[in-house]
Amino acid sequence: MRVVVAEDRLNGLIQRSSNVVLFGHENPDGDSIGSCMAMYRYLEGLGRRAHIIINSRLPEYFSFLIPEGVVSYYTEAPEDCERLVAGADLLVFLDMNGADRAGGVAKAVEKARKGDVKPAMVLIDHHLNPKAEEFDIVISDTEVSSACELLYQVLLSQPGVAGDVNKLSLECAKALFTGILTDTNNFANSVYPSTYMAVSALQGRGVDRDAIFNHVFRSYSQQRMRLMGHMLQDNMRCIAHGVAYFTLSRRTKEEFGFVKGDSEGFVNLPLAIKDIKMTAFFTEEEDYIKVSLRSKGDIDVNEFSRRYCNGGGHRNASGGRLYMPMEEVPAYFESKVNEYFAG
Ligand SMILES: [Mn+2]
Repeated sequence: MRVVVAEDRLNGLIQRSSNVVLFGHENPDGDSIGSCMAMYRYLEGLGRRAHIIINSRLPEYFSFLIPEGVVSYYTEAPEDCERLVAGADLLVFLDMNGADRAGGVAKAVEKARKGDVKPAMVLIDHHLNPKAEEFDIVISDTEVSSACELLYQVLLSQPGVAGDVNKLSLECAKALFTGILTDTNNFANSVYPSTYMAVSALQGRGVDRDAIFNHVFRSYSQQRMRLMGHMLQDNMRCIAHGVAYFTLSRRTKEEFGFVKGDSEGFVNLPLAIKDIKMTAFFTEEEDYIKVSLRSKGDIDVNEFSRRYCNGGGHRNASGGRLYMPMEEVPAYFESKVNEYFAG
């Protein structure tokens, strides 16, 4: 579904702005940083000053996209982030359906919106249920692979670009390509005809596909590979209804010298088994259990997450949070799976 409000005002807003802040979502991924960096590069080309705020640091293998000093992490420098928001006249939210998904900085956004000089709010996203009422401009489409694919279309429609991909800088094209590559898991899911059109044009622009693939999918540590082996061999449980799941405890994290990003993509692995149609990955964080859900075909893990895991997302990929000890997660999850597939 496509929801568009006042898209034609975007260029005017950008031209009039002097301090733009771009926001990526919590637990940032390749699409989140890709869309932020692509927008940053586009604005840079127009001579606009922009800054990116992301709640917490990304896995190290995305650093090839991010120059020094461009991204501020809220968990590391909350005051700096709040100052940036207070001084901004244009706030752009990418790859999330509402400002609250930006994490801790969302409070500062709310405050700025209640102040005398209200910054304009723009949403560019591909998740279900956009909170359109929060924004002055809404560009939301759920029938695209990624925020980066949508942003590619948006940028191409801007007056200075006018459909010519060569008007985008190579750095901008690389960032867009990265988000599409990662959100589709190397073109395994959520791929539309428009997705191939976009990556084809971006590769034609000069994006080195192999170099980005190597950065994103072939830069892992040895401990990640060993953790993957352990999770598949000793942890994965296959239960009724074609469901498989993993639980990653803090103890196992310590044992394998876990660093952020080490379990990226693990949730997809059981979907390679013929009869598995839905997977879940539970990670024990400081004060909650992080939930990742994936599915094949008609099984709606967005609905599952909204009902049982305090979250949401897309039909075949969603996330959420549970507030219970890890020991209770298997029984809780298995009973909810039974309930879900019974109804
Ligand atoms: Mn995305």
